[in-house]
Amino acid sequence: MKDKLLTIQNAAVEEAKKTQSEVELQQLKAKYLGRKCEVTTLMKGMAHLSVEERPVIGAYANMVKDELEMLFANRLESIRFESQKQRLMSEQLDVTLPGRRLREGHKHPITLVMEELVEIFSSLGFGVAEGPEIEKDFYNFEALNIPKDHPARDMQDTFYVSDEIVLRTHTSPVQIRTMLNQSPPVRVIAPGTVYRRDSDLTHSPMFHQIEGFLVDCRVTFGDLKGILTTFITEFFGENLGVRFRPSFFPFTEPSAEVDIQCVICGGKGCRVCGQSGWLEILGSGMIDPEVFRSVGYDADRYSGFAFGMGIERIAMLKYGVNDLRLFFENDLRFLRQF
Ligand code: 2U9
Repeated sequence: MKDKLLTIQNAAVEEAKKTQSEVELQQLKAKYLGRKCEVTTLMKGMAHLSVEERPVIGAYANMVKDELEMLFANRLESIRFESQKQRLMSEQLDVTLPGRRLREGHKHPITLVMEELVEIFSSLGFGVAEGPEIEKDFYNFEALNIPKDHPARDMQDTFYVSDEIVLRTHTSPVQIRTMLNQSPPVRVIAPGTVYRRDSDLTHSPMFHQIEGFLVDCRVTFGDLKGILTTFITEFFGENLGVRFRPSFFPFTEPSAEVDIQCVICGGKGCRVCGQSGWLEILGSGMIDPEVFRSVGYDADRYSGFAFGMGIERIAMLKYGVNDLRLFFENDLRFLRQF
């Protein structure tokens, strides 16, 4: 039986040398070491051996099996090595070719406008504050004098995470948090991402705002007009008509919307300004004493103003973009223009 095992082993060695692929080698391995292989078939004949011979032949058969395992493993390695060598030799590698140039990235237009706005307000003495985008109802609505039955709280307008938690609909909660942490005098802007259930040519469910506020003794509507007019001149340029129109917000009283002369037609009237010659760019007002009460500011001692604007709207006007959704489609043909 030993001879037969040796013959099987020699035959396997010879056949293994001839294999050229992993598949061929696998088939050969199954032939010599699989469940119905030659060694196993031979070992079935062990029943006829004497009790003394059986362990000796058994040990010999195991040794042959181990050697065959080793043989196939080595052959597999050589086959792999050979095929890699063939692949590398057949590849035409020109190490002298110049490398492929990586296109340099750049900032998103919304980031560019946001940074420019931050820079202007920083030069006017405003600090920058940030806060969570998932916000408590109290900071987003209650403290801002937006009562429970206000339409802004409707499921149609606000993304609710739970009864008391929302995706912030404006960056005003950042200012409430700032007021709760700092006493006047304080002037801060809050740039950031906000969420509303709105989607069309001029609205996106995710957009960006920059809001700001200033609180001190004897702050007047004149201060509001001065700061916002300076900002407009810095951002849009000199000699641009600016007007303040009465408006309403729950958190400011009195409130005003601010328009600039249309930057597209110069005030003559066009499609962008709806033939009016004016473009609305921000909302503003004197902070309502109710808001002061909810953050613990003394409304008799302090007064202040606040303002807010949508960054996408400002960016659309600055760059002449007519569809807000272009900012978020990530089409490089659009983004590369900034
Ligand atoms: C506090 C008190 C008052 C922030 C303000 C506006 C007016 C406003 C809109 C402009 C376009 C939002 O993006 S938009 O839809 N904002 O009109 N925002 S006053 O007033 C505040 C904020 C915080 C504590």
